[in-house]
Amino acid sequence: RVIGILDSGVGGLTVARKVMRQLPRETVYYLGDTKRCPYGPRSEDEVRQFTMEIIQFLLQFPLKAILIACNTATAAALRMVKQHVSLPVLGVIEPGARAAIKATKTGRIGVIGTQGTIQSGAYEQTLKRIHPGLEVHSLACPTLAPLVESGLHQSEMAEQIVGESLKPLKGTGIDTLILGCTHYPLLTDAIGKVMGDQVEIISSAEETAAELSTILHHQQLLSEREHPSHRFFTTGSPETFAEIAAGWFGFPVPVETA
Ligand code: DGN
Repeated sequence: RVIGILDSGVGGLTVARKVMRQLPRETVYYLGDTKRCPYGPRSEDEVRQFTMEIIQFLLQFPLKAILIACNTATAAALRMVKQHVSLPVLGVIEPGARAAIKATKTGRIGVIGTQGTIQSGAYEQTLKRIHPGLEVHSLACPTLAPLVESGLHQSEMAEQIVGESLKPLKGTGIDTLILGCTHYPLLTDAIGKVMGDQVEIISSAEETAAELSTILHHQQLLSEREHPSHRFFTTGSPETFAEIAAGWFGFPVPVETA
């Protein structure tokens, strides 16, 4: 059986990569809804509907777990998906929040994400539920996911746009910054340069993969396969998707149209 991973586009590949590293015997089937990306500016209802549609697509395969590798979809739809699907379902917000709490020394945490994620308040609520004394600075960065989706994340323009977007976080005194959108790890270099060495950058990918590993272990669902054959689907252009995926993984992957 396979692990189904979904995102609005290529962003969830940042999580898929960690899953493939931490669980090298597991088979991953990934769907990026590139055609309808970005999810960030959409209403919660629409994001829920899209998420359910993608999950229906993935459910044609023999799944053992579902990973919603999109913060916007996690914020809008995780609870609903858990009610509808009788498989382990994981999102990326809780693991990201936990990783940030482990990392912070001053208790001042920044969160960047899409409009949908930031407006939902999901990070702030999760962080404060775990640790009520935290100071949280949240910022929506609506231009960043589309920048990655268009394959321009390594361009000079990217650094400029990141610099502009993150300005409001300067002077807040945060020592930890959560990349609350799975597209943003592709911009880590630019974000690191803009924020400086004093700010630790947290992506939820590592922690989410670790949580998945624990769940599979507890439920005795771990695979023994030697050479899993992953599949990647997109609702958009397979060429652009394949190019970004190859750059991120360091090896080419075949991409199919969903
Ligand atoms: N990668 C998605 C997230 O983590 O929120 C959203 C990207 C988008 O749709 N704008």
